[in-house]
Amino acid sequence: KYKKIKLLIFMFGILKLGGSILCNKDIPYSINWDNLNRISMEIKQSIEEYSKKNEKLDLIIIHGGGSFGHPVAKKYINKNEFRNMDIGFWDIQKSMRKFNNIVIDALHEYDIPAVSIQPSSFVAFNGNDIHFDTYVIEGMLKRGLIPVIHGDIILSNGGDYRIFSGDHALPYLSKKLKPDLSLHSSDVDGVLDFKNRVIKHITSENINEVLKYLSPSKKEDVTGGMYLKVMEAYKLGVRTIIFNGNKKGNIYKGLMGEDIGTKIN
Ligand code: IP8
Repeated sequence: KYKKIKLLIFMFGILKLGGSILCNKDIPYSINWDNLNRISMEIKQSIEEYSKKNEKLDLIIIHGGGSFGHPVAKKYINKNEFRNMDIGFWDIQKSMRKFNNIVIDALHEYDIPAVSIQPSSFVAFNGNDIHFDTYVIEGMLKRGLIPVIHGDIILSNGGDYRIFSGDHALPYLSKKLKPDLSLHSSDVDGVLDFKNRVIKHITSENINEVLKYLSPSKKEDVTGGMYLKVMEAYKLGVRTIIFNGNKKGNIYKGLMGEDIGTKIN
């Protein structure tokens, strides 16, 4: 007699929630509560949907600095250099700690087993290399926990400091942990062409043309924009979706691997 073996299929996703969709960017320390609650609900729905299909969603969530990290970091940056960092380091860390707490609390409201990962405590830049031990994060995933990592201030070699962006964390973790799906949600519909139409698919056929439309970020933020995102995602070869997380249903659809925004690879 044969025993029936139930095979559990795993889907491993890394989801970046841009600070812009969790906050009101113009007001320091402001949360967009409607979005935060809706996004938490959609994450929960997708976890349940996978489980109904007898699949398991392994998930890492990354969120950016939003109106917490960015305004505080700017106070300590002068001509691309950090100053007064005896105060600045803990001040920036503190702003992100507050933000991360709020995000995690919202996830807990939906019974999502979110756990906090604070990069300023253990991640560092060594030149352009990132020192980031993922042993515990991988162990958390195996135990069904959902690590929530955020943009932060971190040490850099030579006594220096640097901002560790969600846009550093996502490609780094994607490269190291090889997810099935890497999801970038922000407040734009995807990668846009010169007529502001969403480019549905970026492959080796159109990457060079696409990069021409995008110039490195002009935004006020202390970290990169769409150019960096597309470049990194393309180089990595991991299936990536860049989409608008402000639109109802999109976080759920993204996590389910549906066709939204711009697909890369
Ligand atoms: O918004 C920046 O993270 P990002 C984090 O993902 C800080 O670029 C501290 C400004």
